[in-house]
Amino acid sequence: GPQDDDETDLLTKTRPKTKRPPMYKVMLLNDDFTPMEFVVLVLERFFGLNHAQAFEIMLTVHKKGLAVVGVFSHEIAETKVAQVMDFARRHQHPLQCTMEKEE
Ligand code: TYC
Repeated sequence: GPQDDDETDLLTKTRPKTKRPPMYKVMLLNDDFTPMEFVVLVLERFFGLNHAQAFEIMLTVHKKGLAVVGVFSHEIAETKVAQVMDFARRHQHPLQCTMEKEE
């Protein structure tokens, strides 16, 4: 570019652009009804967390209202959200799981 020295331009202009795909934050939302132990189970089962990690994140959601539980490709994030929402629905808990594009 006009501000860069030629050595930098040679390197940058000849490098093929390999844009990384966007990543998505998957979040759990707090509610007043879903049992704490159910949320811990969800975090263990669908996000591969151990019991201590799962309990810690569950408490963060409970206290702060929501927390990011993982960052994934669009397809994996959609699968996680669908798995959690289906599991919660089948157990008749109002737990909500959402995804959001990372900045
Ligand atoms: N607030 C719930 C309770 O007191 C526990 C809870 C935690 C619910 C995290 C949802 O994502 C959640 N039983």
